[in-house]
Amino acid sequence: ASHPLALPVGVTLDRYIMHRQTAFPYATGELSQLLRDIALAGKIIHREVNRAGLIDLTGGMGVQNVQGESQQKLDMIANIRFSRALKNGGEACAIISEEDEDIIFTGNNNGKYVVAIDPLDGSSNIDVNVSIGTIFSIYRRVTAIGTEPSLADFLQGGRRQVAAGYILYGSSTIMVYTTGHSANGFTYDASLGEFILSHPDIHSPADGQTYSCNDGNLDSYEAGVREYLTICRQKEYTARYIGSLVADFHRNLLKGGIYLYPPTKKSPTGKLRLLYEAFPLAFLAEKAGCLATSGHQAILDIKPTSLHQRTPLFIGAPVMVENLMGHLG
Ligand code: AHM
Ligand code: MG
Repeated sequence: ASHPLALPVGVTLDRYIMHRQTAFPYATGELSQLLRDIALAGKIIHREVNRAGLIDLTGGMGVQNVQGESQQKLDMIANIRFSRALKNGGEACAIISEEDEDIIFTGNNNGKYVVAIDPLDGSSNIDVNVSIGTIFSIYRRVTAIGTEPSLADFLQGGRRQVAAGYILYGSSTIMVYTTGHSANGFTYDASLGEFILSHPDIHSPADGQTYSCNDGNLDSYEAGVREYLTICRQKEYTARYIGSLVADFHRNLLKGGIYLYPPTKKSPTGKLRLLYEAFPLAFLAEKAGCLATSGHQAILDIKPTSLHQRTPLFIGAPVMVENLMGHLG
């Protein structure tokens, strides 16, 4: 059924956010502003990503940007840009990032939200012109407004997220996010400088024929995972693995598929990070009709204990995830 709040494809993200804000009586202007700040950071990172190959060149030519960033790796640049956009925006009181060991205090103790980010995920793809992404997760703080935020604000659990999403820098740049109702995608039109609603109310296929994992790790996967992958081959499913979680997730979300990062010898508790990789994608996945599990429990039910904790991740079409789980001990 078409949603009473539905807006036609082609509206801008700003317009969409404004519309949602008036449609939901409890939606706060602050969250809207925070989402706009994230979209702005996404535009800035889009720009950096698209001139990535020139960064060393401009450095070599002695062209220094004001922040002296020309010698820095793109993921560090993205981290700086993102943190700065959130600090300047004023709605986030604290940030955690894959690139920083500890909580980053923005200085805005009156901000109502905290944000967990992976500013540029897919590190092995950054220097080689392959799709990469930004992942974000937003909580309303539990500490009192006006005080210093703390670890507790970030360890509330995945079901307490108020918004989550990603920005994929691929053949085009797209931002997909949810505020807990529907999942929507906005493709970036660089000539306008606007994200445009292109994928309204995403419903992922219940089943799929694509599986995504690092086949080189196969020998160290547990028996149940190997069994499931054998079945995928017997059924002549398609193997697709970019090695950028956002890109693999996005493809599977639209086309139907499963992404697997099981525990391995090298990463016995899984490789991916709970707070800024698994939680936000799991939150989005559930809104789009997908499932996300660690193999033992729903990702969103995992109790977080530390900022950079890792988890195994199996995420995608519900029929595929359930079939896989039938093989896990
Ligand atoms: P990163 O945070 O260092 O970029 O690692 C996360 C990435 C994911 O984007 C991707 O799905 C996975 O690591 C690929 O890992 P591997 O190269 O081990 O297959
Ligand atoms: Mg990462």
